[in-house]
Amino acid sequence: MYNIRTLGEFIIEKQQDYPHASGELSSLLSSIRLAAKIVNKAVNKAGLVNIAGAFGSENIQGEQQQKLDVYANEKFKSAMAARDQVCGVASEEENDVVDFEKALGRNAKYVILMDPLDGSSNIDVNVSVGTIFSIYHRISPIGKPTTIEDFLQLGNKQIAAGYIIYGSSTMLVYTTGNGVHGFTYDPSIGVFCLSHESIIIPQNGNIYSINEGNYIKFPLGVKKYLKYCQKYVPDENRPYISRYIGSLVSDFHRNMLKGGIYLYPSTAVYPNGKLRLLYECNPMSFIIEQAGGTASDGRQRILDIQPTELHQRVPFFVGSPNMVDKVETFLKQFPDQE
Ligand code: P6P
Repeated sequence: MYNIRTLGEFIIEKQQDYPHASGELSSLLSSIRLAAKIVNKAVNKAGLVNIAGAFGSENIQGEQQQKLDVYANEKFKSAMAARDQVCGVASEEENDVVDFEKALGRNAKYVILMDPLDGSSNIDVNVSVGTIFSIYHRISPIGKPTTIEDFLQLGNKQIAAGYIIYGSSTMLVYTTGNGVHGFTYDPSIGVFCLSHESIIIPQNGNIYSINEGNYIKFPLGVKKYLKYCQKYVPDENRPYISRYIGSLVSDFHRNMLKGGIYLYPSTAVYPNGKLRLLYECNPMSFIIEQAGGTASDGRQRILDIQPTELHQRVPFFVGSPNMVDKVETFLKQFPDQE
């Protein structure tokens, strides 16, 4: 039997990093672990139980809600509501924040923001999808209903963030500000086992991930960067490799392990970028910085952007620091005409 260090043991072991949390954060991460197992089961057999395919309703993004989107949202919400530490959640699948009545009058001090099933349009074609979560201390008085300010906090105030990738294997990757750690799910024993301790992204890489179908309307600096990636310069390992799965968690995870950059700039359809600041860009930026990478909107650090709306979108450039720096240089050198 290989030397197993389970997620549960690891969380307890690292608890001393958070003496003030007295196990509350651990309990919260355990509820996410539980929901991940439940959703993983459903994702793994989506094709069989007709749980894939559009639910019919639309979320606030105007996107068809896939049945699994709704299922994952409900499972993560109920797993968190079952714990006394969480007073409310914000979700891509919820128009407004959701207060947990049970937590009111309790000592619940955390709020969670999540994309319960990112990349869900890939579900019915059997491509990897993921869950993304972000955890903050509430700033409104404990015991009272949450306020929108609890959720519109700067990304640099996050106390934990992570994702679950439902891929060829299912992994849970998270940070609490002490490095990034990955756990691979072993369904035969029903536990997440430590498989990637202290992940560090290569400073440079040769993989770029972008939907080049939007090329015509990209900012000029992005177009220049893509031509830079594609130029034949063997001594600099160029042309780079283009890899785009259409599922942020999958592209992000591969690039973090191998080195690379994910780009979602402004496009004709999404003039502010497509990805949502609060529950996609902020958690992924916290993770990548903890792994030694960088994340920006092309001009400023994602984690320093003051949120103004729950579902606001930002342009997103994330990955190996040298590559993010390069695209920022091109954006500065070739500014778009206002
Ligand atoms: P496009 C999925 O909807 C998502 O939010 C990310 O997971 C993914 O990287 C991106 O959008 C794909 O968007 O416009 O290229 O299909």
